[in-house]
Amino acid sequence: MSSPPQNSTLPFSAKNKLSRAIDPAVRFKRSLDQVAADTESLLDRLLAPKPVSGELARPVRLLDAMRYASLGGGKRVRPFLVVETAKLFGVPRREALMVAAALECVHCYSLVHDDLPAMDDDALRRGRPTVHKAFDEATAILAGDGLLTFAFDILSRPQTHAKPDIRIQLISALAHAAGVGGMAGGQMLDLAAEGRFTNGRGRPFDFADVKALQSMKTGALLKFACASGAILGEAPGKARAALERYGSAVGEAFQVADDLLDIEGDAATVGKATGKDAAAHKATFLSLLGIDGARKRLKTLIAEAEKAIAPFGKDGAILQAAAHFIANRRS
Ligand code: GRG
Repeated sequence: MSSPPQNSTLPFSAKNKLSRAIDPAVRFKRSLDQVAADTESLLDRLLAPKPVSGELARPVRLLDAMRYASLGGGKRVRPFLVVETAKLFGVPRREALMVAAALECVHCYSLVHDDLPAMDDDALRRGRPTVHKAFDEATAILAGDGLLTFAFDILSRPQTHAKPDIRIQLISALAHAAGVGGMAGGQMLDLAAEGRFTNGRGRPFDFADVKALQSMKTGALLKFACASGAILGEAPGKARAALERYGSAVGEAFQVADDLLDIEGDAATVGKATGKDAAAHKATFLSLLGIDGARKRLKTLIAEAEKAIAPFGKDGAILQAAAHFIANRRS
């Protein structure tokens, strides 16, 4: 287990001065690639055909669909945030990667279910056919269910953290981020704003409505990613609050960038259909702020993220670079 430094308001990790001298943007890219590779191989191992103790069997078609949904694609931004925030407190990488894998399972489940005909009805995800196209709808629903529950299996394992109370904190925080008061709730508000349940008449929405909806739908998982590093590292409340402020700013920036990609990106680069938000009369930042307003908002959010991470000094530089990447991403 990590041993956070004593007598400091915001703990820091002891880092190699040489590695810190490298441009944070370069370090960010290297770390993102390494975390992506590590998350991939961990998920590959966790989703092996052999059942674990307590399971009766792992049906091949379901496991194949869960693997298709979670392996071989994705930027792995959320795992990166888990690993890099955990690093601030000297958390062993193998523990952070368990949380990263669990979070990625929840994220991948949400994409599978979001793509279903009853939701966004998409045929393309990560540049490949969506799960219900590659398999079938029933299998896609079950693959989502399997991934969501698997996330909590992973968090409950002693390899995630030796202390049961830390594991419970992680389970509770992820459940809150993913459930009725988080991502699933945000998705429901999104569908309602489209007018799905009111004969196509969407309720007028303002900036506060969109901010609340998006902070649940997209922001909650990204905020959890940042908070989880502090939970694993048993960080002081002030440090966790700073990371949550960073996570909220980055979460909103992620969504504003997504809105911009939906109108400015092309499907081949983004890896999914674009131009869908306006067609579905979605409650987006872009529909309220316009393109220039959205770009201005991104600058404000990057500044908020940088301010939140500033107390971590040079140790936080890679997370500052991540905020820029997330705001300016092209896929
Ligand atoms: C179905 C409960 C339920 C929730 C769905 C995630 C979500 C909620 C909807 C997806 C719609 C969407 C495109 C939201 C924008 C933010 C987002 C989650 C984008 C995809 O995340 P990336 O870019 O994807 O991190 P990769 O493929 O890189 O992992």
